[in-house]
Amino acid sequence: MATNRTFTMIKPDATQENHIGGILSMIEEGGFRIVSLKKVLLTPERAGQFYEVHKERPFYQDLVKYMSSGPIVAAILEKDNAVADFRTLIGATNPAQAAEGTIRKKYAKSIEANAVHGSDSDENAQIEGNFFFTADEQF
Ligand code: DGI
Repeated sequence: MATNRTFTMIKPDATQENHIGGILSMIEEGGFRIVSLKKVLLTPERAGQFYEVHKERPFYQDLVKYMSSGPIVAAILEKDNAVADFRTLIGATNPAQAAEGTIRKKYAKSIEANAVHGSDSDENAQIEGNFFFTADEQF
């Protein structure tokens, strides 16, 4: 049985353009309950730690710079089949390929400034949620 939680971030492009409310509305309308929520300015070091799994990829330095360029909103979300259903709701990494009705179709500007993050597995959802929230903030 899959865990019923996932982790998301609203990325700097979307927070700077005042899309926090719009994106949270799409998330709630998509059937997700917001378990944990905070707005944070990541240092490059913290952003680098978060994306450590991508450190061999050519876009890693740009990604770290971008993710620390402005505040993000971190959240833990709950729903049956949360990880897979949330990835469906956000759409493809590249907004040019994102389906109609997805968050990235509506709000993403580019493959990098793509509005939202969504965990890709139950295990990563737990690691990523714990990166931002203590146990007493997850309820
Ligand atoms: O899980 P996703 O966010 O959909 O995608 P991912 O885990 O493959 O990549 C993580 C993030 O890294 C993605 O949201 C944006 C960035 N990224 C991925 N592929 C590229 C990229 N950034 C650049 N500049 N170029 C890429 O090809």
